Amino acid sequence: MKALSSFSFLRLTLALTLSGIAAAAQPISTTRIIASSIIQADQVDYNQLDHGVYFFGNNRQAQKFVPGQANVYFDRSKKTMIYFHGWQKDSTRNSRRETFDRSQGNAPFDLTTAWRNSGWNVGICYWNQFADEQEVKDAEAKVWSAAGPRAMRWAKRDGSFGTGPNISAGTLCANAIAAALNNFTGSQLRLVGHSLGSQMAINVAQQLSDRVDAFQLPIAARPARVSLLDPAFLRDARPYLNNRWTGEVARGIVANLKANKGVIFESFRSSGSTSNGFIGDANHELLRMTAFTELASSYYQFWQFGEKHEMAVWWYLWSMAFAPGPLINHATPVHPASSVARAPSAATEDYRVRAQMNSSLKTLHAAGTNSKTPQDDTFDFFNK
Ligand SMILES: [Ca+2]
Repeated sequence: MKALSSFSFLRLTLALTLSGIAAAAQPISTTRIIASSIIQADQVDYNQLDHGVYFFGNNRQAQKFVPGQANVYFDRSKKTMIYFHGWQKDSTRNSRRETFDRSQGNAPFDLTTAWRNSGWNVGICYWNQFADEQEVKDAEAKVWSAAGPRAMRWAKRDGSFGTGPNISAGTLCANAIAAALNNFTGSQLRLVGHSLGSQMAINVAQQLSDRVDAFQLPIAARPARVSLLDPAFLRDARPYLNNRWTGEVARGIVANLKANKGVIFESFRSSGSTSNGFIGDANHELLRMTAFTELASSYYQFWQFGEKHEMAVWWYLWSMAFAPGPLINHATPVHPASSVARAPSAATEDYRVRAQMNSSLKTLHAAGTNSKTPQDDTFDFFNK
């Protein structure tokens, strides 16, 4: 990892100082954590319902966005990335939810350091207590509808469930993000979804775009780019979607936003074409509509589905720290000036990703597959 520049260090120091001031200024409640405090994002009272957008500093430090209140980690004039986690089975009773910190996991550090150093706000829209279901399909339903098999019940740490609002998780996140982007002037809003969270990203993208069209949000709040990380879709018709499949509904949204609103879609598949551990709809049709990259990880065994499924997240977020990977070994040499001479990654320019989205080719991880860092990765072209 690169050493922090002195500027970054100053900023980090400032953020820590500000957070110390804010923490000191907030009375500590013994019954629940005050929403606008700066906290460790996974240190909340899991017997209370907590959802919405948290903006992050380093190492899990985050502040929930509350309309009308300043947020130390959100500047409305900066590029903004919002991440959507997936299925969260059993996380609540273990007092856990996902953050950007992988210091004890697959990557050696906070994955969004490079993003913040490059001028991004980074946030997570949490829907973890809704997503904590024993069956994936029950969490999937909540992405789209409050009228699914479990309605909008939410998990408590004690193992019971609370009765939720009559609003889907997708709309709850769209509402929370819209509140933050009320006066947004940043040059990009990017939505990033993992697994079932890819469905969240697609649903929220449509809702935010509609609100821009209705003049409820500034034009900058239309998602410019949507990143789908090992996206998961289940099979079968869903009564809460007029008997359509979730993957079918997602394709309709992607087609519309691509064709009519200029939204860029990229996808990264890391768990393999045949070993998708969900009772899944592989949804190749959707992947072909995007700038589609297949990631490989020879340090995992073929049966390590969970690890491979997570890989797309840390690989993509980490890739912001490096120049985009070159395309090599192609039968027809790609001219370096070509818009597709570089593989998609978090750091790859929009125009290149758009060109790949609109091409008939996908990129396949070629070299560097035996090390976790994206820094040594190269890619090759194949037909989508
Ligand atoms: Ca590598």
